[in-house]
Amino acid sequence: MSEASILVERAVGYRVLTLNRPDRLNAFDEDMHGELMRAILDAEADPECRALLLTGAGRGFCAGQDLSKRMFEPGVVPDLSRTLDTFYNPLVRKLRDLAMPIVCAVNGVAAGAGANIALSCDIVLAGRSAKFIQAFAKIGLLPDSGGTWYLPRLVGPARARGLAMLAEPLTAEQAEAWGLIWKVLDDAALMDEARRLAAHLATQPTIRLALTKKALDAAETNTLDAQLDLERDLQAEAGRTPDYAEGVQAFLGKRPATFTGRR
Ligand code: LHQ
Repeated sequence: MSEASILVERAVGYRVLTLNRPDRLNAFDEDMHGELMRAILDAEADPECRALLLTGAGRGFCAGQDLSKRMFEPGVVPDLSRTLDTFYNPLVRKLRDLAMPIVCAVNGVAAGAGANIALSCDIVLAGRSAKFIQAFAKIGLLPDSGGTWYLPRLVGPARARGLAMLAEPLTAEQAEAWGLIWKVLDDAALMDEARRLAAHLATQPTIRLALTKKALDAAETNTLDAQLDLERDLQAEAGRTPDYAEGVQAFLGKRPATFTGRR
């Protein structure tokens, strides 16, 4: 039996999903896409799972599409829209819409769709040796998997154009300085910190975190007026959760809150 392309570890409150094709720098083939989506859906269906941690096995995080599976046959025009529609776009949408926080530990190079899948997560940590490369330009493509949406929003239009058009590697330190990611850490400290963060998030009011994701994404296109209305509606929802009552009672009782993440 061939080895799983996604390793799943069930920790207390969260799951670690590890991209596991290290000899290809964890590049995506169709099997890995299928396994990753199943692992996410499985985590979503588990009420005990309140956060995800995504990382890569070996020296890379993810080198994007597995190009060794992209052989060109004479006379056949490739249809990349099928690949995006079937695999990458559903994955990016799932990561953004998932009703729990996702920490990404970028343990090495993140190239092409691999970089943008990392950026689809909520809190992106990177080891000091990691690099982010919008490698698409080198093979005649434009950034996909949300790259053209994330880049200008995270680093501004000038840097987005440079990254997208030149495909130069961005170091983890530069990525942090530019606001592309949350934090850079020493390689040896990366996974401990990523686990600490995932474990912490798993104890937090999960519904409030999911609503925060929703509000921040909606803010990208909303007017202030529309966003104020949305905040009102989502806050009303958060206010109906037992975690809100618990948070207030814990504050008044000068004790730590115990959140369940339940409705
Ligand atoms: C790989 C790959 C890889 C296969 C390293 N595939 N083997 C969506 C729609 C549809 C189609 C097109 O794609 C997309 C989205 C995309 O993601 S497009 C962008 C695809 N990715 C790339 O263009 C990145 C290609 N890889 C690289 O540029 C380099 O490998 C990077 C800069 C990531 C790392 O460089 P190095 O650290 O020098 O490692 P390496 O190049 O020696 O790679 C190690 C091995 O991994 C090597 O195999 P080998 O058998 O020689 O040891 C590579 O062939 C393999 N590998 N990326 N994407």
